[in-house]
Amino acid sequence: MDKIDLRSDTVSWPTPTMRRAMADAPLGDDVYGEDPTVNELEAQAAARFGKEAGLFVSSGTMGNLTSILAHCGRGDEIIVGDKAHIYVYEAGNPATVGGVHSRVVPVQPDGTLPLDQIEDAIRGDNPHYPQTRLICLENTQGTVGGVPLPHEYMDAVGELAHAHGIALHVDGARIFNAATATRCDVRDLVAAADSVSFCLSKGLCAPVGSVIVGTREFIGKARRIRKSLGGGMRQAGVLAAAGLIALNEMSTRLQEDHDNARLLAAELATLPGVSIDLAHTQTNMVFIKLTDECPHTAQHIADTLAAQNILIGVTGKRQFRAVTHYWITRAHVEKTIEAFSAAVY
Ligand code: TLP
Repeated sequence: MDKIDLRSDTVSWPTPTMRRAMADAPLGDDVYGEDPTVNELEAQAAARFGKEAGLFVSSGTMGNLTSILAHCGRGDEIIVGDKAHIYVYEAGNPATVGGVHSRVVPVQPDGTLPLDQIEDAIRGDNPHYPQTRLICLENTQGTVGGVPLPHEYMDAVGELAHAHGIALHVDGARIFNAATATRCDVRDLVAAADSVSFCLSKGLCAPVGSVIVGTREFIGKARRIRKSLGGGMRQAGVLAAAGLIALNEMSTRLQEDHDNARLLAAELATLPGVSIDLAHTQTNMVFIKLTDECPHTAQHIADTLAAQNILIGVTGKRQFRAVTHYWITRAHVEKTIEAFSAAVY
């Protein structure tokens, strides 16, 4: 990559190995179920997550929406975090596309939704109410710093959901970051989930795509919904070929990104005028706040860095998000620390 781009891990490019695999991928028409590379990706993803079947979709947003529509009908309700990507950043699609209502529970600084508040949010049998069908968790939880949720918590939410006859969906856009940070096999981490959507094109570097996994019956429904949303792709094996490398190779190297994020956070936290919650810097995201001591706005500092080919996400007047990924090396982090230190004064 030609810039030090810390705005997101979505900006990561495919690796040279991916580009070669994409060029050589065996192909077919995936709407006919005939693309061997897509079929391979879906089968390997299902096996890796300990679920019966998988479905390749175009994005994390489509993975979540397809899953929600497969679990819920019009007038049903999901329970979702007030800072969840599904609730904040997916254009209100459960409501606009599916007629599905969202009931929000506040996301805590550790990324969890309190169990008692989830339970209180589950509707009773009363014709005034929509019917609760699904609980959605996000792991890692992006908006509070990319915090990983441990499997004990995921299990507890799964148990609660199932005791009430409702399902658990996990927006696992960065589930491999969570698995790496909690030192838990991804299969165990999502054992309680009825469906998981995970992204191939964030820290795992594939250019496009996510996979949803669940039971064979759920994926059968999801396949029809994906088609209705216009997400049936044809020779999608060119993308799935990169996805297989993402799943098998890139998912095992994320500690390096976490170490780089940690270094960035620890060094920037020592600067006067900067405040970082190091306890919640556990994966590949660093949330940086400017205190009153800093005379500049976040935008001013971001512009100063951009002039040096360093891009960082401005998330408020006095705050930033920096995200590490495969294309951010330790030397890039050191250069960023140096440039940021000079820019805050
Ligand atoms: N997140 C993007 C932005 O949309 C905010 C980012 O830069 O972090 N779930 C989670 C937890 C996500 O963070 C994202 C993307 C998605 C779903 C959606 O994935 P895409 O962009 O593939 O639709």
